[in-house]
Amino acid sequence: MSEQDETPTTYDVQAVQEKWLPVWDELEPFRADDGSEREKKYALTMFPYPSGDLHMGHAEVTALHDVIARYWRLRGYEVMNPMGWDSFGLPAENAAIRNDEHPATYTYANIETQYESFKRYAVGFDWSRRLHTSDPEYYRWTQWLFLKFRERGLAYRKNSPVNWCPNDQTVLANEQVVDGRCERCGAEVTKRELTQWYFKITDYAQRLLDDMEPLERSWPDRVITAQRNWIGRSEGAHVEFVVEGRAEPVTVYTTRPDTLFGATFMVVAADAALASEIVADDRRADLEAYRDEVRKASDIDRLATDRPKTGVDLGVTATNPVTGERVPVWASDYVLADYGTGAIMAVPAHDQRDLDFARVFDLPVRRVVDTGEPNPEETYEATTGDGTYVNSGPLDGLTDKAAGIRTIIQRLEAEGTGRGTVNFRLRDWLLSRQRYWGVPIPVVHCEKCGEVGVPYDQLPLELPDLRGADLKPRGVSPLAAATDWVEVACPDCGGPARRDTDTMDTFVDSSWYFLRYCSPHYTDGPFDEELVRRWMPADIYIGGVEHAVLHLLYARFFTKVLHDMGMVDFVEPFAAQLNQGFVINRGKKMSKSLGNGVSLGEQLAEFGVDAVRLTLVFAGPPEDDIDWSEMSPGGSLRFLQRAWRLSGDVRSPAGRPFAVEGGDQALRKVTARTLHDAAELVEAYRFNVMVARVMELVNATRKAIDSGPGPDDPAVREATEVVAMLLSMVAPYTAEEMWERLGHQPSVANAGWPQVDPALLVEDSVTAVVQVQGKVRARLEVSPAIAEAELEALALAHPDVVRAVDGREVRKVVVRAPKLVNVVV
Ligand code: ANZ
Ligand code: ZN
Repeated sequence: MSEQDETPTTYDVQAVQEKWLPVWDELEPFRADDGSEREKKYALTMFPYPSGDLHMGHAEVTALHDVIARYWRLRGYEVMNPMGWDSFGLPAENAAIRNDEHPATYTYANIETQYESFKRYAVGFDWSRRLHTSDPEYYRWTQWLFLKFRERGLAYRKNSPVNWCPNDQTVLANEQVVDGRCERCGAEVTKRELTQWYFKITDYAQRLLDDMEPLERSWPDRVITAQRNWIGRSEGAHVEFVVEGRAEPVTVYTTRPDTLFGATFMVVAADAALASEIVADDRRADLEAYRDEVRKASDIDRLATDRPKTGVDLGVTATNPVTGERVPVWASDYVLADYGTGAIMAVPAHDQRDLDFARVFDLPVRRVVDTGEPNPEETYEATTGDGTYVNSGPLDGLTDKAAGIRTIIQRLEAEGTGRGTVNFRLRDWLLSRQRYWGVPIPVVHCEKCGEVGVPYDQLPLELPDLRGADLKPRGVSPLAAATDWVEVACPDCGGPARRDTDTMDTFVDSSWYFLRYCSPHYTDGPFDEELVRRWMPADIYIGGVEHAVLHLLYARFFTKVLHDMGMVDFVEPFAAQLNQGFVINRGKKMSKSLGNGVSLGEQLAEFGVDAVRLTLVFAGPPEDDIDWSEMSPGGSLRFLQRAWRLSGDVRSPAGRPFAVEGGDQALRKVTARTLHDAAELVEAYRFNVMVARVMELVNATRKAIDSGPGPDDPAVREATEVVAMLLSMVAPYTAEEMWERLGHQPSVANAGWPQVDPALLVEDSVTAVVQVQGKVRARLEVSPAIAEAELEALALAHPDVVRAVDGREVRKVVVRAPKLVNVVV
């Protein structure tokens, strides 16, 4: 025997990593079999942007995700666990401009780096399904979907004021504006009047709400709530006011039609076309000046209640349809152009913003609901609660708000001046971007034919290379400069036409990638419908809560449209969801300016992959933030070494894994209980507790070797095999090495999950003594883990105890589970 063949006694982390990587590459244990007879599980985790190498956040989410994916595999499911890259988009483009290279060069270099890192990090991905959204073979189908949506009237162009980032020089979706600032660069967002492409997601607003009901148990509450709020359904009425000098009445949206008798003026959004349509000639200049001011403010500012109200009297009146009263019409920025109808009836007594406005411009206030609070006409405190209707004609004396709303709506509908309606806060999804690194919009603009879709057989419409061109944002897409590319013959009439030069928002790319994974190389459509039926919906989707609104809403919308197209047979793409917390350092988010960033690469070099993964999984519940400064990857490594040492100490011969007869019963019981609980813990996402239980099993096994039945006992082998199997979900290198040292073939990922012998789960019982007035009256055989309430109930029901109490009132029961119950009468 050569020296090398001797069992090593120290655990060389880096050597073990080097050893197993090529073996796994060869074995591909995570390749999902489309034709397998087994029940499927689809484990999905949000795919990354290729900006730089992987960081601690990636390490955390994939470590958590891998526990579930590997668990399912061990439990005998056919698991699909794919990974790819969301590789178009602004971050890559901006970085490329900064570094003066082509976005493609930057993007694909980073993808390769991240790919290597993911592999070294030993996440159980099926790499045969790898995809990049910036590959023509992928975005061909993004374009195909766009054209299909357009055919269904779900992709259209319109001119409207849009969010504009002056720094990135591009439009932004509402979702990308956070507190009035660009989500990407933080610049203050302004408004611009532009013709842009939209997806008609508003057609699906109600279904996006309704279909969430079954998800309420399996999605995090905060995500459900965020989706609901974003969709923002409200019930109310459209009420028509006849405005002088305009044939068509002006419709307002209100959630309180029952307060119509208190509508003392009307306000239209200053930036809506309606304002300039109805303004009196002598007020037009004022309105124009005011609008210039308004354009600079964000929606958030505009809706803020604590902001001084501003506005312009439009010099016309409108007629209140129920009172016949003529009320003044104003324009103001606190009414938004793109919400409701862009015009409101102001009820200052019962809406604080209207009241503030009335106070500034000295407009009348009329209370129509008496809530018992001081009169808002005097206090300038709007009352919004329920009460008795006053000054409201037929409603007077009524106290039921729902009835009040119903009565007014009925009257409006009878008189043809309004109707009950549902309103959504959700806007259509603005998808065009004036940037280079994205999917070209497959539309041609022809002088004669107008908008013409690029024929399907000409897809993909490839992004022109533009190598060496200046990609700096300047308000028009850099594609506009590629004359050769832009100027084309119209596909319909052959006449001169120009390509659309905008590219798509990257959220379009990520709205269907999870479907593409099911058949990533399919060439007859975006996906093979049969394989999508096999794998979808995803059984778990793990990712950051920052995507609670944008990405999830869009992916759900795409799925519903595909359902309507008959391409998928489900309406929700993600059956369950888990959001991980952030990895922070010293109490703060990691950032360059704070200098508290932690390099994943350095941690891996120092402690190895397994110790870092174990630390992240063991840190706490997955949803909680992890403060790396409070973690001990060194401690994790020491634990892994302890576990690894067990595998070298086992002395009983290797047989079939987990096939143990006899042996030390005490240790076998601990092993069985650990196995049993581990399954429940993983399924409840309590991975950290699962790890704690493995640690206990390692300790118990060590004790059995050193001071118990000894290393020859088969129970020691069984326990160590179970440790290796359970550890494979968290620390795959250590587990694989242990598995081999235990005499088994790689990979431990295929070890399977042993059946637990129920006899081993029966716990030893203990004797509980029941005393009444200090005298022992009964003894009970109970589980050592019995709950106090259960023990108390058992004790009080015992016939000897009932006899001793003898109908007297029980004053106090002291329970010391599992050993003692003391009854005081
Ligand atoms: C009269 C009224 C009386 C209102 C009252 C409220 C209380 P939600 O629930 O968010 O849908 N509103 C309508 N369109 C608006 C717009 N474009 N910009 C700003 N505010 C607008 O809110 C609907 C209420 O917000 C509507 O009901 C309207 O004011 C206002 F005691 O009408 B209400
Ligand atoms: Zn044409």
